[in-house]
Amino acid sequence: MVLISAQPYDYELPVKGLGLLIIDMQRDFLEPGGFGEALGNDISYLRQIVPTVQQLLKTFRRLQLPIFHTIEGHAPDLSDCPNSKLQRGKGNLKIGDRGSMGRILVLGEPGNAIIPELSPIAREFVISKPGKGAFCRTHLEKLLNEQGVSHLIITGVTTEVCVQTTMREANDRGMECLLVEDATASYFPDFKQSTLEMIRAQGGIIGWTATAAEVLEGLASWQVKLAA
Ligand code: C5J
Repeated sequence: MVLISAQPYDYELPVKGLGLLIIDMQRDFLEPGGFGEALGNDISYLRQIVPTVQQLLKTFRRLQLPIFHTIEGHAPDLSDCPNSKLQRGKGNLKIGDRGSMGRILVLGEPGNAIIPELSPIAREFVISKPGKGAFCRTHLEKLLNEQGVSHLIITGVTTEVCVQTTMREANDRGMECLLVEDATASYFPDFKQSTLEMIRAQGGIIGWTATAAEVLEGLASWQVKLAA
């Protein structure tokens, strides 16, 4: 048995069925001129996790494990954007408006892309989603089942919005989820901290949390064990 040292207790790595989920590491949330900044947020908190997510991505690529990237975005005619979402927020730019990186939160626009440091490569899955949760109106569940994924290592932004919503949705679908503490970020550090606590409260009611170093250490032992 290979374990990741985690909270609220160790996370058992499966022999098969492990995948990496990277949520919404998009220019729209991390770069100036995007949706996040238009809402008045300080984007610097989000940039801090980029090297850590890169390290995990590199390791999952080396181990040839399935990798799933999500993108929050809408069709150019905004037909998949509920009016409630369109009207919400009192930012200087709304969804669909033209900003310095193209139209805000619209699929295919430069600002909607995943940041270059984490660009998906061939054989990685990219799921675009109109909502905060990655299971809402997407084929993610089918994809995970087809790939035989039962255990998800989760990273990305923002912790209390798209990350937490997705982790709850995955948990309800029977996935064993671990959120990487230093590979997720919020515009509000207190919200991030509270989310981590909520997830692992009550004996891991939504799942586990661990640092990237703990995850990488677990994966190194896992690789040795599989090779033996
Ligand atoms: C938000 C997200 N915060 N990816 N999206 O609107 O968390």
